[in-house]
Amino acid sequence: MEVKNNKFVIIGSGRSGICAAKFIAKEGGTALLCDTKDLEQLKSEGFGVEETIGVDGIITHFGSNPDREDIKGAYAMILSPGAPDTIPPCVIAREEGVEIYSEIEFAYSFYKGQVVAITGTNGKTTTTTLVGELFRCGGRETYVGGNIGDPFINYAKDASEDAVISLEISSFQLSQNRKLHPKVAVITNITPDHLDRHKTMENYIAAKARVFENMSGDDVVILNYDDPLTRALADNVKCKYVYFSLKEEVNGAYLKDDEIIINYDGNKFPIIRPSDMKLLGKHNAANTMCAVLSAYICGIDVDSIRKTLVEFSPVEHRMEYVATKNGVKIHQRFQRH
Ligand code: UMA
Repeated sequence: MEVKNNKFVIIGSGRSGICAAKFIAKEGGTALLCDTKDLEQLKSEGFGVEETIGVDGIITHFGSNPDREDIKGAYAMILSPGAPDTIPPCVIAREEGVEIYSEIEFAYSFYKGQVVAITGTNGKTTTTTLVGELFRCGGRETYVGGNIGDPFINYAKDASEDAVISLEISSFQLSQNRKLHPKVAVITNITPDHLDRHKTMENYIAAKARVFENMSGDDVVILNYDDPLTRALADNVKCKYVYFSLKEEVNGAYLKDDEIIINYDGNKFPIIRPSDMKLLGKHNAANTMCAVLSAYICGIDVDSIRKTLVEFSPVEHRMEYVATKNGVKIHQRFQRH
């Protein structure tokens, strides 16, 4: 993707749109940053829209959708996850031959490292955070981002070839999937959610399954054996897949006699007792299995994994970066699990 001297239309001026616009301006392109909300409404969201005003390379268009003249001739359109691709600007973009990218796909076009992608209805945030800790403490250059609240574009270009990103990715973000190619993908579970946007459960499941559509060979998909909808996705996987289970002794990881057992590629060994961790509850044992498998598959040392698991604090006790106001970083307690 060539940013310098090219014009991008960004739909949505929330976290994704603002960060994409700043990146484009920094790289010498022009961002037309749009939102149907007006500036005052956007300011009250607290995502730092003020920092885009009057910046070289960023033109703002707030209070209405961009029209055909704004979109025509643009190099690409970047769609925020909250905006469906059926809205009028997207219809115009397709008519005018302007390619539509999600912020994730836009970011991925600059990224050279590995991706561990985490999706599913529940447990994404804890799993994504724990995956990040396991890699970081295991000595890898690590980034954590995506739906968790810190857009991928903030890290994509700086990361080296040795980097890994623990990327929480929602069904909205996956709807615009093109080239995203995770090394490991986790689907925690699938229960009805966001059906106002996806309309049917089939569409929602299909959006989730797009996380592995480009995976092949030795890439690994990690699926929830205990959830029939997720388990059944194995039929569509073109690379390796393993399961995690709280009930059955599956290939992958499982819980037996209060111990998490790794059972991968002919190696079977206990990794930790959930009662030795600060993460409590069966759902967190499941999240832990997903995270441990991701790290182990990518070669993180087992002793380092064990040490990190014992020290890891639950996500709800952590502070989350929200925005930068007047140069000061603002954090709040994590609300999501
Ligand atoms: N907008 C338009 N036109 C439209 C629709 C929306 O202009 O037709 C504008 C809205 O007025 C709004 C802006 O788009 O100002 C917001 O865009 P957005 O909803 O995509 O929000 P972002 O702040 O960019 O946050 C998004 C994710 N939001 C959603 O998916 C709804 C964030 O996930 C994510 O953290 C962030 O990108 C960084 O990747 C939030 C979320 O609730 C936490 N996700 C859902 C979930 O987890 O269940 C999917």
